[in-house]
Amino acid sequence: MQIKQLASHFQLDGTPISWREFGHGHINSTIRVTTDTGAEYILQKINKYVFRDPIRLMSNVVAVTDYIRTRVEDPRMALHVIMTKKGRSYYRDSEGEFWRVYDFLQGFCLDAPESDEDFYQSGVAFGRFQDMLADFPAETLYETIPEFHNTIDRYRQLKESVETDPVGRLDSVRDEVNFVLAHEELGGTLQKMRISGELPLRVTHNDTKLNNVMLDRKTRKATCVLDLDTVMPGLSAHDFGDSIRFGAATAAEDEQDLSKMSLDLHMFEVYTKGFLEAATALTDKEVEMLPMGALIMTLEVGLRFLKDYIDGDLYFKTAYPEHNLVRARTQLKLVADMEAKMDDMKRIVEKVRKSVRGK
Ligand code: GN1
Ligand code: MG
Repeated sequence: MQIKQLASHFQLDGTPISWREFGHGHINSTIRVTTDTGAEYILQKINKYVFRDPIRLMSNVVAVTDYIRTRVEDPRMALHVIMTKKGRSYYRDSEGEFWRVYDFLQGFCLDAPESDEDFYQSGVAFGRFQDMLADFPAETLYETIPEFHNTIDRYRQLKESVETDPVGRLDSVRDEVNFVLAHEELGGTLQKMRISGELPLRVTHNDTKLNNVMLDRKTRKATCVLDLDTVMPGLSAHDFGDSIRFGAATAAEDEQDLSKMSLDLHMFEVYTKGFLEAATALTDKEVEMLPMGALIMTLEVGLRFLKDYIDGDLYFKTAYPEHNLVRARTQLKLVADMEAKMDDMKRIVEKVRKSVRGK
């Protein structure tokens, strides 16, 4: 599909003169487009394998971004969906693919924090995101991926793949599968607390990787969070946990040398501080469960990489044949380290809670 032709369906300022691939997302294809007036946009193809109903997904994104926009002074603090000339939030091409356009926000994203302050800023950004949506009517949001962070259901799905072993990879991943299965009870902890009502449902982002936070070029402060495809009702511990999994790890998500992967407790504390300062509405129980959120999100993402490897790499974009397996191993190594450091995480959360909330 021609970029120029695609872009012509949207209400852009000018005509595209250049474009290139952008970012490191594992799901959607993202292109940065510049027009002859100097305007810049993000054009994205929505992954239909992952998101089964792009139209309802886009209505979520529009509802949430419109809502946030009325609550911030600086327009850069909310993503802005560019409508098509027909007034829709998406364009469906002749092959049935769905495209959308955002204003390109000036700023940058990081794949790893370059300083404590960078990571602190991402904690503030995701804490603030949750805080801003505290009164948003959660029940109006469509579940873009049903049971997304239902870890109990993730185990069911993994067992299905193990059972069918569709591409014959199971023999090479027995140790990893056993490790994950040995943590099944633990993995269901938060989901059970959600069902019992011990933990409240909130509007959460659900994909809180550091590279989904936009930082201002001059001040390096967080402006807004990106990638709103999975904004749904969820648990605060999951949002906190996914940030820790990605940003407080000592190695990249796909580092091949497992000895490099561990949890950095100092970075854990840095993020906790930013998150708790901004997410003011969390209950004491939610705060208490944040370390468990870190462990369970890491376990869950490790499980998902492992399942996708067993399935033959259907879900996540991969750069080489073993990529998902490498990712799974790295995550499981981090889970083991988090287990060993669970008491330290709890102590830090309690310390930060006291200093932020004064009691
Ligand atoms: C995917 O799209 P991206 O790269 O921000 C995935 C997350 C995983 C993450 C692992 C919709 O996020 O759930 O945690 O990869 N998003 C979806 O890096 O499945
Ligand atoms: Mg992303």
